[in-house]
Amino acid sequence: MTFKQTLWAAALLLILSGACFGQTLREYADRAGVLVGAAAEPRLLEEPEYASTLAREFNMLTAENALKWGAIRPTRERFNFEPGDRLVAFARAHKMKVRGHCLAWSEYNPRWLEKGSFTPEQMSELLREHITKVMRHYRGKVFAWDVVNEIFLADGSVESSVWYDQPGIGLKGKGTAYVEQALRWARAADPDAQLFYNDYDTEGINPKSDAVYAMVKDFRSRGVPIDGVGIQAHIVDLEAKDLATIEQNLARLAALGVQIHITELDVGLPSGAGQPDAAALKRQAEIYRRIADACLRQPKCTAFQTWGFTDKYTWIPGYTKGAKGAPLPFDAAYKKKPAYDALLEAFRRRR
Ligand code: 9MR
Repeated sequence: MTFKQTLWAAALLLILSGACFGQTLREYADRAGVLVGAAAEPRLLEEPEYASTLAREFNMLTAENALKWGAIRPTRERFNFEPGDRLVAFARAHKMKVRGHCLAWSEYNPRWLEKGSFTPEQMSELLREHITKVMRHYRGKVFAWDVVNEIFLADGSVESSVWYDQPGIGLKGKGTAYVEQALRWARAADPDAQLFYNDYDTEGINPKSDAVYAMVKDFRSRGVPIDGVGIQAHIVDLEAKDLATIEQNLARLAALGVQIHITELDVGLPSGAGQPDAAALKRQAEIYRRIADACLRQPKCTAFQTWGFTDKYTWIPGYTKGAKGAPLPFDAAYKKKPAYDALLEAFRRRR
């Protein structure tokens, strides 16, 4: 090869590497050594554009609903792993990691459990059995679990729930002791899985994130098995004042030695007539960027996930009775929104 040819070859290689790398969130995340994920529904994998976007842009997924009690446990005796297995198979086929969500929550529980008039002893046995069976089924396939989801009220007190005090698992009135118990069962079920506590409205420093922090600090000081904290980041208020202290909050959690995952990010826009306007999309993009930057600059923040990825399928309009919508980085036609560009840029710059 002549010198000129070598120069041409080098130039071509540069152009090609530009074309082959860094075109997607997933490629930038791989390069940065972080996980970028989305919540997904097994039945939607049938839709080619849904499946191809998910596999192209993300190196992690989580089951939006398929692994919850209400989905996985139609009766006391029967476990329905089939939809969850389909998600896991998809993830494997596309070399994606799977986050598990969730093993104990006050919502999405089957009627037979809610209305079963079980004693605390029976509830305790049901939860232990559930955690054990589900985690063993997904052993080696699900690398991290939201073991317990959303126990705190906004003021930092423990919320009433089937697992806490209605009737609870025998630890009623003992604050976070039932979380501790669930974590211990989870560690025993799959010692290799990373165990998380997951909650919303905990981005910045506030009474609720103070309560999460105090719980994790206590658990770490006593050797209770907890590996990470999931910060959901469902943003509905575009002022997003709480984000002013997100760095401090992530830093104080990181100082406890746990990982942080952003687990359920979405930013609901006020639904006027038709499409959201440019200003709203820009503000949404700023919020996405703000949260991605905070995560990517914190070495302990190892995964960043959105709650779905296309506006075609999102829980927000249903939940807000149509008042909010379009919360995700892809629009309903799978077109990239400014929020997507902001994420791509944040991942490109990484930490
Ligand atoms: O997005 C989920 C929606 O489809 C379900 O109907 C709802 C009830 O189970 O749960 C939604 O996901 C929630 C998640 O599991 C926990 N954090 C809040 C999420 C939004 O409500």
